[in-house]
Amino acid sequence: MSVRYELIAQCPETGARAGLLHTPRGTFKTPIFMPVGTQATVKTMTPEELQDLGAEIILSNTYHLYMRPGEALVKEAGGLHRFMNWPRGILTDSGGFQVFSLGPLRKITEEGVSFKSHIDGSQHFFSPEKVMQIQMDLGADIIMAFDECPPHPSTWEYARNSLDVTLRWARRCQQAHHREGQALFGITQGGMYADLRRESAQRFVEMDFPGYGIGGLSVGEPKPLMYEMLDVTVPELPANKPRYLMGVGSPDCLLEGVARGVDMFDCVLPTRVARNGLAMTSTGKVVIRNAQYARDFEPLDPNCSCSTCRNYSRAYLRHLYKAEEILAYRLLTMHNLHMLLQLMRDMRQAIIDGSFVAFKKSFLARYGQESQ
Ligand code: PRF
Ligand code: ZN
Repeated sequence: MSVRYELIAQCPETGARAGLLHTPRGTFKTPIFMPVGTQATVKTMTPEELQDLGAEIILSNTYHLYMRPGEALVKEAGGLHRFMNWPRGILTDSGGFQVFSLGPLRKITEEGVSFKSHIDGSQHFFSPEKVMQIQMDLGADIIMAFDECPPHPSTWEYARNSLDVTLRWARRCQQAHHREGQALFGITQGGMYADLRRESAQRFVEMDFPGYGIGGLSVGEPKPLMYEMLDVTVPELPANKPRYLMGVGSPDCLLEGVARGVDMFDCVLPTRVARNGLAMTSTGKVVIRNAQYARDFEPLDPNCSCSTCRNYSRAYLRHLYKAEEILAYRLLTMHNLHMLLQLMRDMRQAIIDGSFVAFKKSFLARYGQESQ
């Protein structure tokens, strides 16, 4: 087995668990947050800086790398790790979600999905087999099966058909996948329907993947509905395999996801909002361009130990941001990533110490509940 999950500690009151994910590239502590490096770069950060932040595994995208520079070039470079000089873990998403996000530019059939490039409008086709070939060439440590993520809202019938197609595609992915040391995760779907969520999870478990993605959530539904879907999905998944909630990463969702037994997360949120001048701090969001920070010479987050908070003031960050200086995006990205990575480490420690529930409560009280 290329990936092995080891349970270290469990919260007696919630589903939260601390574990280790053993891979040929090293052992990652779970629960874990994976920064997103869509184009083989976590925007504005060097891989060295990411390592200093304590990132252990990052996510990259099949769709984008296939389009540019092409998986053949990445393979020629010696694979994604060598190409981008990132020695730790990489997970690639299958492209399913990215292609479906193209909307009218794509067409779904049993065979796969045809779509138009967002770059030059050229015509392309992704099948489960094609997506496996691309991900094998990219050479990530964990790759994802090709799935269909139903839009929200979808009818029960649509979600039902989508679930069936996703299962048949997952089987084809398993048959096409052959790369030593690379783990293929399945992705459960089922829309916002509890019965379909359960069935999808059960049928994926029968196929015995080394880990399970939970897809189709955080697609515009209210958060309580997402938590309900997690509540019915996670109990179906085996305790000895990692569970990965795809595309979710706001602090409150990380806490609620971990409380429900999720081990892995990824999200563009910390890096994307940083470039819009938004910092996620222990007391909530800080919009750095606001006039109230013009003469605020305190750190962004006095409770944060990142290099941005140790070395620069809010006033300076605001100035950089208003002047559209690249350093603003870098410093805010560094802080936001540190904040989420530290939150994961703190949650893990709290689970081990038996204080997860108290930790969650006090974090949310300070951070404030976010709206959708
Ligand atoms: N499927 C895949 N990638 C994803 C999702 C999904 O459903 C989501 C949904 N939040 C994010 N990324 N393959
Ligand atoms: Zn900081």
